[in-house]
Amino acid sequence: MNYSESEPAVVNVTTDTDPPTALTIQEISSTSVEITWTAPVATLQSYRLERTNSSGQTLPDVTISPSASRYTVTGLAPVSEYNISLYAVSHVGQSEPITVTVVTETDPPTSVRWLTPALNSITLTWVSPQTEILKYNVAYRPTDESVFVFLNPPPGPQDTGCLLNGLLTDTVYVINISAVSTHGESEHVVISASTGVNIAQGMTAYQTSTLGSGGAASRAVDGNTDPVFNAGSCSHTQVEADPSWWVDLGQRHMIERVAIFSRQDCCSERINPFNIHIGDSTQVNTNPKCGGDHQIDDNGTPITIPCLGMRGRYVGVRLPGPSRVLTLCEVFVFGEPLPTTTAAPTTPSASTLGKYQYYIISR
Ligand SMILES: [Ca+2]
Repeated sequence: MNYSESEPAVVNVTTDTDPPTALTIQEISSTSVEITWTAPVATLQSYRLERTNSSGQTLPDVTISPSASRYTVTGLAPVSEYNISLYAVSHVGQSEPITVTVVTETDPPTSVRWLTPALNSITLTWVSPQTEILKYNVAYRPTDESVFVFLNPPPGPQDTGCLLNGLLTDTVYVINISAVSTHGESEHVVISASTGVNIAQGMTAYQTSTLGSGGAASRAVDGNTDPVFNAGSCSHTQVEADPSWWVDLGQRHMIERVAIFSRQDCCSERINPFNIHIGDSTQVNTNPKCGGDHQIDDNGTPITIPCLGMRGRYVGVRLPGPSRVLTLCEVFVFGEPLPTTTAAPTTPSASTLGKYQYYIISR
């Protein structure tokens, strides 16, 4: 017998796209979740991401690049549960999803502001979070101290502001505010505010050069401490040797202290080291130095430098050395005007002659 093989019966099979694996939550905030994952074996065209809340409402799909392995899922509501599903998409079609469930955090208060300063207190206002909260935690410290004091009793759910009382005068404070709900504490909002009178604010300021695209010297005395350069409130010189900035206080002052708010969106190290010069010459670097070389920590906290007893009309900041760039987001100066009269040069000590007496003498 002759045996012969038939034609083969052929079935075309295409395997499905395999899903991504190891979907992991890296960080959760009140409105976003950062996820990472491991790519499937299949050659992908993209990923597709689904966000569904606990009531079954689905937000619009997100398409993610096939080369990504990390993504920040945004547009979420605070203290809400979401299923986040990731699909791999190849030319064959999409994979089964891999899904994680997350609960977003309590949202912090927003638009935290401080009102016109008083001698020994700071008034804050804010806009309430979306989450129903139990209370706010408000903690504060002078920039040159390390221990925070908590406001007690804390502001309650109906409050949209608070008063910090019994503070040191002419002092910059770091203030930390968070909202607390049954789900937990929100991220912290950190602002700086001062008591007393910042005598540099609104005065005429100068610098040795100005960046072509903006960065006027006056931005460092506009009263706005915003540390993000593009917010338009930081000065900026060109790259040069020994760049300097100075403010004209209008008359001689006895200076108590100077607070520097540096840039934080990038390049915060550029200001270190810096010198402060105080005196009556517009040639800043010929005026006496307040202290030596100063450094600002890279943690966004302004630095306060005591200059007690130094006198002058001009307060300057100078960066010693070649190829430096000077950016100042705000400079606060605290001090007392000195009598303009040249007669009877008797000089009471700062401890016995207060701010108001000086004002009376200078009239
Ligand atoms: Ca400013």
